[in-house]
Amino acid sequence: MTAPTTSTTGRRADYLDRLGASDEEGAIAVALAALDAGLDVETVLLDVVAEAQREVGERWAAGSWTVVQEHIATHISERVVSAVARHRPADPPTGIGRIAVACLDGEWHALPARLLAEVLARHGWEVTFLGSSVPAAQLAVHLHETGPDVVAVSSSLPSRLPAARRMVEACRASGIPILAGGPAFGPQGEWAGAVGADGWAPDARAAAALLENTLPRRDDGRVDDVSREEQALLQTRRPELVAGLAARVRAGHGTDPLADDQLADDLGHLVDFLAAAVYVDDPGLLARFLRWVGTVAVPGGLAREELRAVVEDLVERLGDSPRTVALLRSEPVQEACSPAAAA
Ligand code: B12
Repeated sequence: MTAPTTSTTGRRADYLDRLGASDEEGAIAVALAALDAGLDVETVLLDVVAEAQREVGERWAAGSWTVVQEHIATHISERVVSAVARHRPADPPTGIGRIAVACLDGEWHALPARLLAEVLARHGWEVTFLGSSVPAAQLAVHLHETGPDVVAVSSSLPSRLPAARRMVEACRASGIPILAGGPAFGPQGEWAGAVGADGWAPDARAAAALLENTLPRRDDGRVDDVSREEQALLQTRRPELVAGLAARVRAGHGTDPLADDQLADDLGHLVDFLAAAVYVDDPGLLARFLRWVGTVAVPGGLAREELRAVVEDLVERLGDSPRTVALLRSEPVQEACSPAAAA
């Protein structure tokens, strides 16, 4: 039985208060009280914990919470997921199938995958949770040894999409279908198809529903040789591009080591997102990232007013990569650099 939304909203507010107060016991108490009041595990995990985590992200991006507050909150949420699982263990698997849940290589957002794993276990799946940042080669070994029926890959960052392709290839070699999910694959899952995943679902509930039927085999994605080559070139040139862009963007601004580190970090992400956009040949991917940069309030980070100069500089430096240059010059990317661009 699921309690009315108002009560879920109230519990989420209480839960966020406990996260904000670094109160692990209090957060666990809110979650367990919700279960005892009749909310099911899925509702507590997805409508309280996951939604609260999204709000944590908003507060970090708006500068109202520090990265340390975010880390504490996330650690507490991980403990809450364990406490909920202990308080209401899943029934034994029903025989529907075995699924491996893994994050893409380089992807440290493990909590979304963990939530998915807990929800699928409650839908009768026998779940193996492989955790964050799983290299494709290691996944291939695991698949060879254990042969699950499905692999679920999770990623929050579109910049990890080239790693998704390697994961898809590892699964293809074992003949195991791959289900993709998490914000990395685009708001409507458009980049899941581009890298050749067999299915995509927007959230854990939808994933459980989709997996009740066999995943239809998709085609092999649309990444061609040009995309592959230009993406690889960008990754090779990443250090040189970041250094060159940083020198130009902040020329004459004096030196502040913390701001310099943050700028280099942001420029590195920008090159990674550009490479991913080239990989799936979609300027919208880079445009979304640029609009997001313009809204994040991290001290010393790349500012919205600096985006156009950075993009123009990249056009100059990357003249030997025609697809990359066309993408940088595209309307969505140019628009996203405008001072008025909204996230
Ligand atoms: C906690 C957190 C971290 C932690 C993660 C620790 C952990 N153990 O998970 C740490 C500190 C490592 C981290 C690091 C970073 N983070 Co972070 N992080 C978050 C935060 C606040 C919460 C993540 C979370 O738990 N979300 C809740 C889950 C449940 O939501 P969800 O992803 O939508 O998951 C659901 C569905 O997507 C789906 N799903 C998920 N996986 C799968 C898989 C399959 C197969 C299916 C079908 C479905 C599915 O089911 C889930 C449940 O319904 C988010 C904010 C946010 N909006 O999520 C930022 C966020 C994702 N992070 C962000 C950023 C920028 C970063 C960093 C780049 C910061 C930096 N400068 O270093 C790094 C990147 C690290 C890396 N390489 O991975 C940005 C990404 C923005 C963007 N442009 O893409 C976000 C959105 C914050 C923000 N508001 O801007 N982060």
